[in-house]
Amino acid sequence: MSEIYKIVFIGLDFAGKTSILKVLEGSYSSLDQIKPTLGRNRTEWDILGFKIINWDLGGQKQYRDEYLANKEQVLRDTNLLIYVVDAQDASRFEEAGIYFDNVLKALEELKIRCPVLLCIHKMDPDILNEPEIQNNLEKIEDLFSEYSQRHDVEIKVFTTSIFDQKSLIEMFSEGIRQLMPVGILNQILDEFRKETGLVGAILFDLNFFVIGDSFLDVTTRNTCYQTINAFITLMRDFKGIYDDERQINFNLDVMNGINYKFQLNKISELTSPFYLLIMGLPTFDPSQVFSIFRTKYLPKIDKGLHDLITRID
Ligand SMILES: Nc1nc2c(ncn2[C@@H]2O[C@H](COP(=O)(O)OP(=O)(O)OP(=O)(O)O)[C@@H](O)[C@H]2O)c(=O)[nH]1
Ligand SMILES: [Mg+2]
Repeated sequence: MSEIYKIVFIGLDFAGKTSILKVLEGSYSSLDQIKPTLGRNRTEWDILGFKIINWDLGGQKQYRDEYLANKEQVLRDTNLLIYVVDAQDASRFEEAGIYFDNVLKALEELKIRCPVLLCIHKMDPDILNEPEIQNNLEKIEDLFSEYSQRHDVEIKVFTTSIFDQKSLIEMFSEGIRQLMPVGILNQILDEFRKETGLVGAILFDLNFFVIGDSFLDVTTRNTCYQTINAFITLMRDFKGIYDDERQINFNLDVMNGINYKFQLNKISELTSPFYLLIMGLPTFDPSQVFSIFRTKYLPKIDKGLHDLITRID
C-alpha cells in the first residue's frame, strides 16, 4: 500500500511557484518556457516509495478568488503548504500578505493543521546582500509572522532562488521531513560518521532530496551543502557519463586552507535508490569508509526505511 501526500504550492501570480517545481524536478531546460499557470496543475513524484502529489495553484486573481470560494475542494487533505512570495517586488508584499492571511483562514475553517513553509523567493545569489533586498526580507518576515501568529500557525521561513538549487533542496527536504518521520536515518548517519571520523554525511534520493544528514559542526554542514550544487551540475551536464557511475570523487580547497575530500556513492540495493555523500579530512580513505557503510550501516538504513513504511501503513 502506498501512502499519498498532498503538497500545495500557493502564492500570487509571478511569485515563482512553477519555476521552483521545475528546478526541483530537474527540468532546467523548460525553465525559460514557463507560462502563467492556468488554474491548478498537479504532478506526482515518488519519494522513498511514497506518492507525493504537488498541487501548483496558478496565482492570478481570478484563480485565487476561486480557490477561496471552493476551499474545501482545493485545500482538503493538504499535508504540507508551501507559500511563495516574490522578494523582489515590494509593491506586492501587502497583497501577498493578505492572500496568505486568507489562505491560513481557509485552513483554519477546514480544521487543517499542516506544516507551513514560507519561501521568500527570488533571493538570487548576486543580489542577496543588497540593502534593498535585505530590507525587503525584513519587511516580509515581519508581515508574515504577524499573520501566522494571528492564526496561531508556526511557519518555517526559507530564502530561495532558482539560481541556487541548494536553497530549494533544503526547503523541500525540510518539508518532506515534516511529512515523514525520517529522524531515525539521522541517528544512523550520526553513528556512522562518528565511527569513521568523517566530518559530514548526507543521504539523498535520486532527485537530491535530503532524507538524512549528520555533521561535525555548522561550518562543515554549510560546506557540504554547498557542494550539492556542484554535484547536481556534474550529474546534469555529464549525463550519460555519470549515470551508471557508482562513485564520484572530489577534492575541495576551502578558503580557510582546509582541504576536504568528498565522495558521492550511488546505492542501488535498497527498495528505492540513493546517493550517499561523505566528506572528510584529506587523511580519510573513502573506499575503506564506504565499505564500513555498506557492511554495517546499509542494513540499518534498510531496516529503518522498512520500519518507516510499515509504521505509516
Ligand atoms: N530572478 C528570479 N526570477 C525568478 C525566480 N523564480 C522564478 N522567476 C521568474 O519569475 C517569473 C514567474 O515565474 P513562475 O514560475 O511562472 O511564477 P508562478 O508563481 O508559477 O506564477 P503563476 O503561475 O501565474 O501563479 C518567471 O519569469 C520566472 O523566470 C528566481 O528565483 N529568481
Ligand atoms: Mg505557475
